[in-house]
Amino acid sequence: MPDITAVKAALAGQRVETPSWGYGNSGTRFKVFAQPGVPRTPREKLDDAAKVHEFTGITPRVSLHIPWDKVDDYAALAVHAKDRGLELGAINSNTFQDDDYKLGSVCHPDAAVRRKAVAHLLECVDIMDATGSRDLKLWFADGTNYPGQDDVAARQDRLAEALRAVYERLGEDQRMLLEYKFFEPAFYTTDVPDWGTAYAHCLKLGEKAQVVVDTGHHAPGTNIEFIVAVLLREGKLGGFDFNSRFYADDDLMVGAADPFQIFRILHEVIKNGGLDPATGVAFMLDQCHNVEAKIPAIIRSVMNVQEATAKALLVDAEALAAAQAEGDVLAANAVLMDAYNTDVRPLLAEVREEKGLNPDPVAAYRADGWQERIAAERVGGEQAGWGA
Ligand code: LRH
Ligand code: MN
Ligand code: MN
Repeated sequence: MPDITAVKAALAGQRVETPSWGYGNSGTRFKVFAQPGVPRTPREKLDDAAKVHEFTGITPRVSLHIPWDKVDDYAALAVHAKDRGLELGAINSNTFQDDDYKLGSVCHPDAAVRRKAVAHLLECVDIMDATGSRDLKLWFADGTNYPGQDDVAARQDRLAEALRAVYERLGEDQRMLLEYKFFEPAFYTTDVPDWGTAYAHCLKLGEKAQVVVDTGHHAPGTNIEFIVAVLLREGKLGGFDFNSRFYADDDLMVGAADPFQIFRILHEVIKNGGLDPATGVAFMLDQCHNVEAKIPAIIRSVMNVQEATAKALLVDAEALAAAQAEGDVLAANAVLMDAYNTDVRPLLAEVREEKGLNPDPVAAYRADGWQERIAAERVGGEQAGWGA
């Protein structure tokens, strides 16, 4: 049986990074419903993130998205974070919102557009130098809509050239995380559609390039935990963008659509050593809260990750290995299901209490008064939003 002290220590040591854009307004392409109290500046996003960390105790890092979080002085932003017990996490690049990128960014047929995109990526590394961020997270909207629109292999060459230029610019302790997505906004080809393409580029680039798995970026039915196990085995899993999907890239709260899938993913992470911070696997959220209250939704998401992790830590590894060695299919499956069906909420409440936290972070946040305060104080100016 798993050692409960070790399970609790692993849970207390887990870290989940929250996304700055999750605190801002977001919506579908039909409508953005503004919520009162939403941050107007990157600093206010960090103030909200500090509240999430205050009640969860495991979310000290916040990912930024450039230019959504553009400021004049990134070192000062890092100080603002530090003053609130936070650090700035992954820097997410954005080469998908300018008119110039209609036919792509780093894969665009026009070299001038490619240069502009690479310049943005290099600027993101400059920002990492100022913020102390370790990871540059790259997602490219590049692709084509129609057969024949562009040369698929030539686009891969352009991609490789751009990635190489950015890779060479990385500092000693910096990494490049390449994210894949099977479609959207391109509908025929996407230039980094799957883990195999991302892996092939990262392998050629070198040790500082790793793959990031966004759980919402796969075709229905894809076995994501298998991808996770393979990438960990190859030392190429850089991290996760956690979220839930019912249909495509829905960006709903992680664990909302399919808690069993997150458990299976975390089982592979733990089985293959990925929970150890030394392996560098970054557990990030990439979500948008369109109709639900944002801060409690982020707290809820962190708790969902914790619950899946706790269940995966409770898998009886010895019993599982024995059943597998004996070829006892049902017994092996039962070991996993026993862990999954355990109610881990009392265990997590204990872990929180031992850290001096309220066992119920959502209730604690609701009782805190922060929501009322920001709704009253954050008036005037423009609320930050997905894309603003
Ligand atoms: C693309 C994506 C990527 C972006 C984020 C806002 O769908 O997952 O990680 O940076 O959404
Ligand atoms: Mn993502
Ligand atoms: Mn996405």
